[in-house]
Amino acid sequence: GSKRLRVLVDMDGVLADFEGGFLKKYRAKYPDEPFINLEDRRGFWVSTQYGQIRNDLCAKAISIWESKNFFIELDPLPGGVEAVKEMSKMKDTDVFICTSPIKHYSYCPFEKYAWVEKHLGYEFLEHTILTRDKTVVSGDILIDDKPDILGAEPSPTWEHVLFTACHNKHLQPGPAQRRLLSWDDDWRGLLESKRQ
Ligand code: BVP
Repeated sequence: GSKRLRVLVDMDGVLADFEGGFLKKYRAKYPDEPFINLEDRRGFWVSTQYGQIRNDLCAKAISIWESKNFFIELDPLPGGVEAVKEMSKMKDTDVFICTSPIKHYSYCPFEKYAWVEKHLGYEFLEHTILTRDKTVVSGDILIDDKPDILGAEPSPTWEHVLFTACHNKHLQPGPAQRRLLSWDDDWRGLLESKRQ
């Protein structure tokens, strides 16, 4: 097929290593506190699982991503930046980064733009969407590691393709839910399937 395609790509857990960056900085700041290995992560919300170990660990976890330089210093996940660059050069393909900033806005929104500029280039800022509600953004595909993406629009235009992450790999996908296991998986085939 040759239909023009709009692809929305999430940032944390898909392009940027939020979980790895969190664990590294949490352990450095709280060396004597318990932590959760990435293999033992369950559920999207890191803060919720830490709060289940001990109540006060929820706030300690939150203090990590509310700190200056947390988001800008996140490492890229393997193959993500390369895939987005390749995708955006494909014929009839518009690629947007679609990411939800935290509500503690002192650093996160700034650093998300800075991360995009650093890893994808200044031009990509034209293709960067910061929103707390992805359901009101239109597109053909949304590649995102969050299992439940809800908001004001009950019928979003995009198909949510679940990107595998430490916290969602044990989940059984919904009836028709497709997954992308990593950026080594067949994302080109996924895009092609939406052009038909
Ligand atoms: O900005 C990220 C981190 C934050 O939520 C946003 C998720 O954005 P998307 O990946 O959906 O675009 N975040 C916040 C918390 C706890 C807050 Br209290 C968390 O546990 N995990 C998490 O990713």
